[in-house]
Amino acid sequence: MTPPSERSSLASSEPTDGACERFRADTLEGLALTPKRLAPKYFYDRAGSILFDQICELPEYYVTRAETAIVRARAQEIVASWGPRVRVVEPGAGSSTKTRLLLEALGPARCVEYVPVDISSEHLEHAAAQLRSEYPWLKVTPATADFTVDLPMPAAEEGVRTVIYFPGSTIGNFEPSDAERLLARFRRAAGPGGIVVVGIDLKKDPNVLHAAYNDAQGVTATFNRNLLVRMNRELGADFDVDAFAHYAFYEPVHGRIEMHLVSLSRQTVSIGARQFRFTEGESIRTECSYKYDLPGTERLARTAGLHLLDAWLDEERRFAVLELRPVLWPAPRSSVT
Ligand code: AVJ
Repeated sequence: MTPPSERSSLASSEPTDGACERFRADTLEGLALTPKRLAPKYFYDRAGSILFDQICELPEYYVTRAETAIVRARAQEIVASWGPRVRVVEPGAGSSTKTRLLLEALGPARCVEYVPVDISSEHLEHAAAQLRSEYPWLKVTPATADFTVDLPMPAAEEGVRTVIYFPGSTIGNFEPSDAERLLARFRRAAGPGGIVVVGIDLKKDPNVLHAAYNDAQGVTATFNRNLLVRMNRELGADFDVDAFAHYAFYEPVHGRIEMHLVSLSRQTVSIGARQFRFTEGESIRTECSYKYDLPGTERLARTAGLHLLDAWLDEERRFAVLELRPVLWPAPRSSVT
């Protein structure tokens, strides 16, 4: 069995026509802005997903290892308060190691349904088929949706608790105000008795953060530049990929990693009839990856109508798995069956 992919929750497979048109429209819009920017969800074409899997294996990129270690060590504890009948909903096609660990911890007795949600139905069906074959007891009900816009969730059956699981620090890719809206959407989708479980990367020594996005092998640089390769292939752009430098740094005022592609010369790039001029040194911002401290996660949760019930951290306090519940349902841990 091949190891499960650690692809991002925003991953997409080869685009359908609609997805391609969205990519084109977003790209043309983002490159017309000053400063220029692109959305990080577009990193994850086939090549980008493979590169991201490689990033997860890099010695400098602690994020995935730290989160997986937490879930591996604490899975029983994490699911202990979820009750006797649980529906697990995962925005992003999921099927990661972490998801498997939680589904196994729940087991056939408690896990009544797993609902992966993704914008790409092809990617979803693949993930669903894989899980069904590994866990024949598991009822897998994929749902196609862009969870950044809408997360339609049929009300759970009587006595079944909905747990929205959002691992991978994908939440870090959202501006804090968008992250708040996203968490509020998760709260509504989970319902008043529901639970939201989020994996979030923590603030730490900026040199550690810097290294994680500037690996010695240059895989992150290739991942970043692959966005140019993708625009050339899918949009007919004529980017000279080598004329852009990968540049990533931690910006401590906003508490975020910024990734850029910086033009190494004055140049003009065409996408169809549109032309985009770059001065020497001009950048395209391709990603923000926000880092939080625990009080910050608590504030974020509160503004979304959730409260922090529990947080599991790795030994080095690099990463946190948070259990959030609606504020209108402040059941103390001890009273939960
Ligand atoms: C998938 C958003 C969690 O921000 O660390 C890894 C993506 N970008 N290296 C992150 C990423 C560059 C990753 N997330």
